Amino acid sequence: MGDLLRIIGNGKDVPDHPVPDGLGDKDLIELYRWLVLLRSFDERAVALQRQGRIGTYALYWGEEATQAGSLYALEETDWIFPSYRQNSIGILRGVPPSVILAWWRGYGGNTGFYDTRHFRTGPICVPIGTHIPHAVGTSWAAKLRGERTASLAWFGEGATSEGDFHEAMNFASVFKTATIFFCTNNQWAISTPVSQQMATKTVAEKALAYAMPAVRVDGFDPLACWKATKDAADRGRAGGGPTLIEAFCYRIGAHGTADDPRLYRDESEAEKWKSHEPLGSMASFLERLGVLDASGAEKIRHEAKQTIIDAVTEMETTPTPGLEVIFDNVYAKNPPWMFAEGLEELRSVGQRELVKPLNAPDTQTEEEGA
Ligand SMILES: Cc1ncc(C[n+]2csc(CCOP(=O)(O)OP(=O)(O)O)c2C)c(N)n1
Repeated sequence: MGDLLRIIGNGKDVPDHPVPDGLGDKDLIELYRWLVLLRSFDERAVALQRQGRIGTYALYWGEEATQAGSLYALEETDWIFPSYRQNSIGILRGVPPSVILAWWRGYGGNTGFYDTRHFRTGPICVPIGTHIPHAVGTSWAAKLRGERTASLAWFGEGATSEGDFHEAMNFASVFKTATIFFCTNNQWAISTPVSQQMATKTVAEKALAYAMPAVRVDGFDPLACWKATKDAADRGRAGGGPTLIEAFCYRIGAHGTADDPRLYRDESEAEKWKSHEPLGSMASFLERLGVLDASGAEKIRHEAKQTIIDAVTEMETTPTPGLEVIFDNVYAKNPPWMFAEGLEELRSVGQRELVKPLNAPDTQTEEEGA
């Protein structure tokens, strides 16, 4: 990991570097709070899935620095595009955590999902890489309108094998858009290791083919992620074009709650990477700086936990939405005729059959189910 940009040391043989210009003590504490909020959400979501209270879940344990660090470097007017791995990033922009939990539960309440335009946060993207051209599109639109806004898309190293990635890189470099391609290289794409994903040694070197600057950072270091993103966003907004950031880390947890990594990798390897996780190292760093002590950190953790506990209550008391929710919010006005027809057909099937609450007793008889 020698060539990686890193700010935070380990308090022993790896030295700390100065806090980058632009970050004061208050920012450092706020960034820690963001990391803790993401972690609290993630841990609670896994527990909820295990209890059958949400359907499935893509965890990001250990990757919080790649999310909070880079987001903290952006302005509120910049667009962000998460994949399923950054599913809860919107909560750092004011999306209620209950809305994200409800999405994982299979419905978004009576108002549908969050307003992507209001939060400048794209929808959670499950198809690999399809949101990367969207980030280029919004930054290109901003450029055409003369707005100084950047767009950032997060994706994994597996996504760099997709056409969408290359098409987006090409458009961004040709049109010099303020796009930040933020690749979290966690070395695994479900069961495919990075060595089978690509013949290049790094993701960053792929930028060469697009005449685009690239930087490699320690993906466990929130301040390194912040610095790389801040430089990229500033340059992009000033007309300097896009940047590829490779945040090198390791997927410490499973790919998702339906995955068992013991089937395809040696879990002692994951165990070794655990000590790199960003919350512990950021808390120790802040303590070394004299910015936050143990009781201050504990207070932040307690508050974050409470926020998520409240969100779970809110999610579980959210009424089951009506069938219209499937069609609402797709068109601003004048939906096509087949929407009305589809809704009518759905109504004839019946809401009860279609939207069963999770954990509802299965009323189907054996004969009906066969
Ligand atoms: C277009 C498409 N192909 C395949 C899949 C199935 N799939 C889901 S996650 C995943 C691995 C992606 O790995 P990576 O891009 O490295 O991201 P990570 O999951 O590590 O964050 C695949 C192949 C998908 N969701 N979309």
